[in-house]
Amino acid sequence: MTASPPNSALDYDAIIIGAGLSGMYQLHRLRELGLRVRVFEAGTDVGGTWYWNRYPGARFDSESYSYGFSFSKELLAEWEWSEHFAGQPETLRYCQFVADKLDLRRDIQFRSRVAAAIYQEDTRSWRISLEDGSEPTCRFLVTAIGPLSTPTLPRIEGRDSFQGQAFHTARWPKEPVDFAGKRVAVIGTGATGIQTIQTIASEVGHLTVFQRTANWAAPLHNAKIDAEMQAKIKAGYPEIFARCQETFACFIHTPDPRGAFEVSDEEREAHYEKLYGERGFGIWQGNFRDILIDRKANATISDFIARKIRERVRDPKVAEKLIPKSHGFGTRRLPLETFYYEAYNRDNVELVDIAETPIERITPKGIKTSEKEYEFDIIIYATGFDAITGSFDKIDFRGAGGVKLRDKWKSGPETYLGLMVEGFPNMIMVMGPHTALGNIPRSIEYSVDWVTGLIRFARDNGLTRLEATPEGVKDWTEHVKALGEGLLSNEVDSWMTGINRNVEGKDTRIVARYSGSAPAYRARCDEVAAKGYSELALS
Ligand code: NA7
Repeated sequence: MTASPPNSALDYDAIIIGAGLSGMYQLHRLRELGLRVRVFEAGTDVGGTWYWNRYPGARFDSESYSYGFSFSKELLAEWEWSEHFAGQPETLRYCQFVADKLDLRRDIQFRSRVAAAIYQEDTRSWRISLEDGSEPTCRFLVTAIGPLSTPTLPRIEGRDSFQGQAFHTARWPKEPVDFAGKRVAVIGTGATGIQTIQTIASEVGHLTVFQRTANWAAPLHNAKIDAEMQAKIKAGYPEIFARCQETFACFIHTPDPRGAFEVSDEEREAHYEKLYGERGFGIWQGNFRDILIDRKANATISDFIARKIRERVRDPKVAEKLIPKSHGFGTRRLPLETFYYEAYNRDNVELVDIAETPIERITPKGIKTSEKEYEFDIIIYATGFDAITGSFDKIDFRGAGGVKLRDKWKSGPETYLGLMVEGFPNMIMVMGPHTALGNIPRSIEYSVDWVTGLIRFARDNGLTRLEATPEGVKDWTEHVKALGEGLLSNEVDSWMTGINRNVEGKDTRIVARYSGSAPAYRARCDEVAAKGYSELALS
């Protein structure tokens, strides 16, 4: 057996990378075990996604009360969400509230970006390299770096030559941006672009939207939460969270057990109309069971939404451009909107279809398409993220024998339960590839508790080396791939299938996302824990 030092010879028992919701909760749980824990965070405060994404209109698509942490009765009792779908400033305040209540900041080092993490076999430990040159060590390394946290800019010639202001939505400045009277461009019409466009349309002088692929979107139906509703929510938390535990992706919406063709045409239409009028993801997560697997069933809801777009957008030519032709409804992550389509009825908003007239270059004054040059004061890049594996690629992770994670995952991630990687002992991922995501705090709570259980087990049994086995990784990776078969979403280019043409080498679809049900995921992980983690190589 390799000699290994007691934990006290290392700087920390555990290091966590990232102080978003995952890192915050993981810190809390590991501290409860009495461990010496340090979190390294690139930003200047907690919040992760909600710290960085300060763009106008950023808000939840999950119901606020289904999103907050559920583990503490005190947090639930003391916090009040003001809207059914809270905006980013409120959610960031919530993260800060949690950090204050749990006194988290004393163990978080901000302004500390991790550049590398190297496994040391002789001491069974990890050495972290921070950008300031320091190199703390630990026994266990928990990555809490988020599935959508590495923003990407388009690879368009001349991008740096633009002389106005330019922002990526996920690197939005803390100071307010003044849009009054400005000529503004938005590139990108995903969930982020849609929230941005509908929010700034009435503030800017003129808005030009550059759309490459139209996306399906459905109404959010946000509203303030009044006192009566607040009381109802607080009294109903046990039921709300119990429901989230039962559903496919931890949202509060339960799928309809019926198939789209098991009802009459009139009933189907009435069902869609009802869902279109309701709050949140119901039309996506609570729709007929076959709309995301059966092309004909999917066509019925796609046709319904297309009709809604035609009704809402005055100019029929613009409406046609806004109706997706390349994929069916819900086969990409569904953006939820608030008068997004009506924004195109405004005189100061113009839609440019760059599939028809591609962007040729960014110029000092604006954007030049194959048709003409547009002049702008501000360009907003709502161009998304190097999703799921992108944040792992950015850190130089090296496991046993100096193997680089980047090389190991060159053809797509290979994991054990989405939590561990063979050859990377004592490294555990929260919300990494191949794990259940969905309504993410629900998944975070489960994974963090699982990780905490594993580390407790190691501590109680004097184990200093925990590693996924090749068989464990092969079985889980094949399982995750098999789960994706037959899903219409896996036949479509999106961040969910690993496509990002702004990043070298990310132009082939991969299976980076677990697409089974959250209850099945938890059952499998529970089973592993109940068997004393015997599927891992432990010593
Ligand atoms: P998305 O959903 O990945 O959307 C990015 C958008 O940017 C999408 O419309 C892209 O068009 C567009 N894009 C990306 N690169 C380019 C270039 N080079 N030229 C033109 N247009 C481009 O990211 P979001 O931030 O909106 O949302 C990510 C997730 O965050 C969301 O799903 C929620 O879970 C929260 P494309 O479709 O690729 O043609």
